[in-house]
Amino acid sequence: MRAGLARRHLLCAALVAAPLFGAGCGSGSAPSAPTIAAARTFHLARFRPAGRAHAGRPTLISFTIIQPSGSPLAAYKTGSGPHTGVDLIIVRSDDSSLLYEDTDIAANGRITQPVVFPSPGRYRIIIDAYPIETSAAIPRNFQMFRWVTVAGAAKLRTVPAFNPTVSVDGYRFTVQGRPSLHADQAAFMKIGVRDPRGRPTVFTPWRGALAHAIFIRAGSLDYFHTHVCSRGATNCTSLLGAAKVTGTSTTPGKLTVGVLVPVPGTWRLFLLVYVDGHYLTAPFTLTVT
Ligand SMILES: [Cu+2]
Repeated sequence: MRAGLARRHLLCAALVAAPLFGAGCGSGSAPSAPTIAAARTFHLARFRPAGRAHAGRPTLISFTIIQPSGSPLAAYKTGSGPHTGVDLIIVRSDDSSLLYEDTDIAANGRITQPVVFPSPGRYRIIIDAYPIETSAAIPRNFQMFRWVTVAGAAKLRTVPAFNPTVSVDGYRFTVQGRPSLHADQAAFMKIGVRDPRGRPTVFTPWRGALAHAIFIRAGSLDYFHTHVCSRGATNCTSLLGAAKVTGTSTTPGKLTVGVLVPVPGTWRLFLLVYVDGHYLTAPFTLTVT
């Protein structure tokens, strides 16, 4: 949200500098007001695709993150934990489907990833960056956003009500009890996972975690992301202001998923695991007060 605001300020600064009066940045359009330079922030350069994408075939997403200094950001965290590099979280406007993609980062800071959009519609691209904190101006992580439209008629879906059991490719995910969730407060959901033969599932570590819990708010598409890690894993905790949360799993078939989101509303939890050679995404609907 902050990045979007910053972009609008940049656009407004450009309009003020150009000989276009009354173009409408807020209420003031008098040409006598002094021009105020836009705040220097992180921004995206040369984001691609520039036009529409097509469902069912690879689309190359690429961009460079430019630092407040004006130079490309090229140093990102690496390591065995989940909070490294640059992640892409790609969600359809109706909060119905989600892709979670890693990226390649070139030495010059150019970031690329081929992505297959599943169906037509508008998709919000959430760029979640984990830079190396080389100075006080570099945050632990931050997000930037873009929209990509996938050609064709989108069949938008309404968000379903909470259902404690979700089946994905024969695997059953079951939430224990009805979670009581509040904005800005860490909570835990116990979720059992059984394979198609009813046995407790063994989770394979994938991208530094046993499970990735991605929360997307219906309507605004606000975003938060937590992880369930193996015992003793490092860099697993997710922070939101002063609150923090770390998911755990000590027994096959059982996940204790950390929930932490910034605002109330209807949220979708996309729970991603890697089991028996299958990537599974289980969606749940949550109410946060
Ligand atoms: Cu993750």
